[in-house]
Amino acid sequence: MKRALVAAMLALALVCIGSSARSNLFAQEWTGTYLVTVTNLTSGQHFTPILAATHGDDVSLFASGMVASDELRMLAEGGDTMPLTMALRGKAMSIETTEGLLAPGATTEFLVNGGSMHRYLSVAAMLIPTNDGFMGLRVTLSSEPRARTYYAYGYDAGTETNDEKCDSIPGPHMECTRPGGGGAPGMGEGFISIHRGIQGDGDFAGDRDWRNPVARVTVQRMS
Ligand SMILES: [Ca+2]
Ligand SMILES: [Ca+2]
Repeated sequence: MKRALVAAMLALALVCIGSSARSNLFAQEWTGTYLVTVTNLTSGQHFTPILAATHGDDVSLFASGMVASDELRMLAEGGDTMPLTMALRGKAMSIETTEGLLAPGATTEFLVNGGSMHRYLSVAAMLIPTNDGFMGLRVTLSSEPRARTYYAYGYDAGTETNDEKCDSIPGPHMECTRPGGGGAPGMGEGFISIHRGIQGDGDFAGDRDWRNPVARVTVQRMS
């Protein structure tokens, strides 16, 4: 009788432990919809359409000090988000691209979905006019509804030498008497670095220059 009672108590304890482990597992998993607001903080640079993705540990759009991927190079040199979008398909939870250029001082917003398995938000957009400059940021999504504000730096993709010439930078730009071109001078700096800004070496003057940060990014969980 005593042995049966002990066995029953043990069985009950195991059921309780099992149910507790399951509820903890479920408690750790979450998904949510986030409102992302991006403001261009520069006075003389536009952002090309912003690529945003939510993803897990296995994805990195860029890392300072490292060589840029071909997909990032195409975004940084020409504002083309499609190669990175294609590379992210099947890995990212949300992939969003804003429309048009974001002017100095302007703000845009969009929604993404994220969660415990896709807890990073990465954003990137070319800075124009630059040879291969981009705004980039990677943040960790919070499961809480409180809005969080981050600041993004301007990076040099390191894939093109910064000659600051109209022939090398897609436009149009008011400094260029022609549309602006896709030339890729030099071998670049070789790795992703903090951008030095516009030095006035080519067709663009110092009023195109900036200091970091280049963007304010606010992320708020909505549901
Ligand atoms: Ca460069
Ligand atoms: Ca170029």
